[in-house]
Amino acid sequence: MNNHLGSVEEALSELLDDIRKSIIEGNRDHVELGVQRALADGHEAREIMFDVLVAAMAEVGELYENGEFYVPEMMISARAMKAGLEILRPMMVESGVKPLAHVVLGTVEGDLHDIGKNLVGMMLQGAGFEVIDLGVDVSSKTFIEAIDKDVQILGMSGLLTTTIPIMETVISDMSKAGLRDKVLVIVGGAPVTEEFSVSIGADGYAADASKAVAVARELLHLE
Ligand code: B1M
Repeated sequence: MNNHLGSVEEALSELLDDIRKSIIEGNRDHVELGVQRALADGHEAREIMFDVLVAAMAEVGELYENGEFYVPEMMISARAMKAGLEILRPMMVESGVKPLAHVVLGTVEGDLHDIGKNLVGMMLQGAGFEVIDLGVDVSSKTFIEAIDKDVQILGMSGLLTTTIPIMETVISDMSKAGLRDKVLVIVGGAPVTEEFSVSIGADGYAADASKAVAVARELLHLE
């Protein structure tokens, strides 16, 4: 597939590498079984999460950016990763592993498109962020109400040229609520551009789900 995979394979046990491959191949059942076997084998949830699930999704992101994967493959991999994540999540919470940051995410009011937003959410989760997904058709009020003391990023997705101006309303309402300098704003969606994001005062723009992870990490100085 691509040449750096060889070194990753060497670094992981056969069992963990099977999970990694199953994520890339989008084989959800194998991921579930693999994670359960790895836990039974004594691997820690944190190790499986970061060394395997997150690393595999980073590879998926690279494959997408290199044009080797398209949106459907990325979604299938993301779903497979999510199956593993759901098994590990309670153990991660129990063992006190802190997420990188809390992200409130939603598609703006009037817009029912959610495929891209879901993909962004899955990639952020895969990268270790806690995602509070508000769904679609999210009003400014709902976005604002979802911001609690732990939230560091608000992500808005928009697919309709008629509704993306609402992103500016949300940012303005955040300022009125005294939240703007506490929470970073990332926007995206097919009609959203870098220029648009700057014009509405967002902190970051990402053209696709894997860039959304990179932008979130960059804004939080995690790179
Ligand atoms: Co709609 N639709 N649709 N649609 N739809 C578009 C967007 C459209 C471009 C089609 C067209 O006319 N060519 C057009 C919008 C035109 C415009 O505004 N300029 C359109 C229209 C007009 C409509 C309706 C108004 C049609 C009607 O009823 N007359 C209606 C609106 C309903 C509403 O929302 N109120 C409508 C309805 C629908 C369906 C329900 C049938 C379905 C949505 C199903 C669903 O989402 N559950 C649908 C679909 C599937 C599309 C197209 C075909 C595909 C969208 C998609 O999922 N792309 C779309 C045409 C197109 O885009 N070529 C179209 C795949 C997805 C992975 O990409 O969402 O761009 P995308 O997300 C990317 C990036 O943009 C980015 O990362 C993602 C992954 O790489 N990204 C972010 C997204 N959000 C991000 C957030 C970030 C960062 C990055 O940070 C927070």
